[in-house]
Amino acid sequence: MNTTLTGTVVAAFGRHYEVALPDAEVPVHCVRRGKKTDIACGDRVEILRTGPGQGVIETVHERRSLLYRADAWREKLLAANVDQALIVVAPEPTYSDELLTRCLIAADAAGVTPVIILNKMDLGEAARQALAALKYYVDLGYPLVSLSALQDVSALRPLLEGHVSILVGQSGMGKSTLVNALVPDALARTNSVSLALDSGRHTTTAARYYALDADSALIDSPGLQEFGLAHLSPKAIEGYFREFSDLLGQCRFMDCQHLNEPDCALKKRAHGNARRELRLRYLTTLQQAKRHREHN
Ligand SMILES: Nc1nc2c(ncn2[C@@H]2O[C@H](COP(=O)(O)OP(=O)(O)OP(=O)(O)O)[C@@H](O)[C@H]2O)c(=O)[nH]1
Ligand SMILES: [Mg+2]
Ligand SMILES: [Zn+2]
Repeated sequence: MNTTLTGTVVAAFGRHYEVALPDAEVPVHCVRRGKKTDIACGDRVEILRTGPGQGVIETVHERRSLLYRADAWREKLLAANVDQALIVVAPEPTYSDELLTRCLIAADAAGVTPVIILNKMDLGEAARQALAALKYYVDLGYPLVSLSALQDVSALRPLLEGHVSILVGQSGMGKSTLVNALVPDALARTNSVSLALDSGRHTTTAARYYALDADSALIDSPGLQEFGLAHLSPKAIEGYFREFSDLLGQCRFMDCQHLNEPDCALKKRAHGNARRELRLRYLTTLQQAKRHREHN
């Protein structure tokens, strides 16, 4: 009689998965039974071994959280069971403030604690300017850690303890460099298991889970252009803009789009404050995109 084994999905490539089992050195290469592609990095699964180093995923455990990534066509699963999102930005290449906003919303909406990481603090004046610009988010209550992955990552270590954290953000911000600094054998682990799947470039192509200790783990993820927010309604989106969230329902019109309507509570609050006006533009852009989708 075959009994299933419980493991953690450490990488997902299409319908192929690597599953780490307790007490096993190397992950097991698995496929999903049937045609489903409903599994994400970080999922807890039951597998049956089918041969040396091989197995089949039979069932997926219930998730504590689920994050999506989006490309031009559709949303895909990014990671499951994380409780902290480390959103990495850097002065060079210039980070997108709008994408940062979307990452913060995606985390808040998924019940995942967002933390902003400003990396590449070794870059002088540009880094100081980025830090000053990010103060807006600190004032909204988002935690911020600034550091240089090339110099000293010790500020991050206490934050990782007891959490499953995921590094997210644009390409080139330094997510993988942070992983390599924080996980001693990360490079070795990545190379040993995904050499055949690696295109040889530096850029990360799939999320990967690194266990740090019994109750902490760190997930590296590919650079994002978009964060999956398709599951949120336009009204729900409003609730995640912390500087406007208390104004829900206070515009003159119930269906106010906060664009040109008279007596718009959000426009009134943003008026004369460049950063708030910018954030309101992100909000209305997101809502318009959602309405457009709902009508098509
Ligand atoms: N100056 C400086 N450069 C850094 C720092 N951290 C990373 N870099 C550089 O930034 C570049 C991109 O780093 P990666 O770690 O590959 O970036 P990533 O976020 O993983 O990118 P993707 O995998 O494409 O999403 C590399 O050339 C790193 O050496 C830092 O703290 N300071
Ligand atoms: Mg990377
Ligand atoms: Zn309004």
